[in-house]
Amino acid sequence: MKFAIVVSKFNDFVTDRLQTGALEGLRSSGVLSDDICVIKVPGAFEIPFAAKEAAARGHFAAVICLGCLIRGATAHFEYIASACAHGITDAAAVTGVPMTFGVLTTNSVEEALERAGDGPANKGWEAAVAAVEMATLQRTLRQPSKTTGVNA
Ligand code: INI
Repeated sequence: MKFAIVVSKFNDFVTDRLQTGALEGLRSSGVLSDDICVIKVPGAFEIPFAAKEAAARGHFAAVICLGCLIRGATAHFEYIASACAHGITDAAAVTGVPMTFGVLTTNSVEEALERAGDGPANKGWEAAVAAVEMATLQRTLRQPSKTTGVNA
């Protein structure tokens, strides 16, 4: 299975760390580097467009979305966060390709960095592992013999 990671460059001192976490999460799940495509976009607002375009190509089992919004004095944060979350949800629904949400929405730089540290607590790692799980789930559900029982 191949995976796309869409990463926003805005606040790249955080999103670079999310990307590292996502790559480690994918590798820990057995995904090879050759099966990972990293796609950079300017900001979180642009993530849904790139995620949808990548998914529409039909090559990827799932798309991992990474970004970082840090709350400021204006409502800009709320608009971008809402557009990003809804846009990713729509993109997954329209394309039928699972997408996971590793977009931080925090009150401070400190909070953002706490969620972008080393290991499984990194939200990029979490989004990557969730993407593998959802891609596997989709593949299982598409097998006619797997429509009963518990998938666990
Ligand atoms: N984009 C982010 O990813 N994080 C932010 O915190 C942010 N703030 O604060 O403005 C941000 N803005 C840029 C936005 O995502 C778009 O790239 C820009 O509006 C161009 O469409």
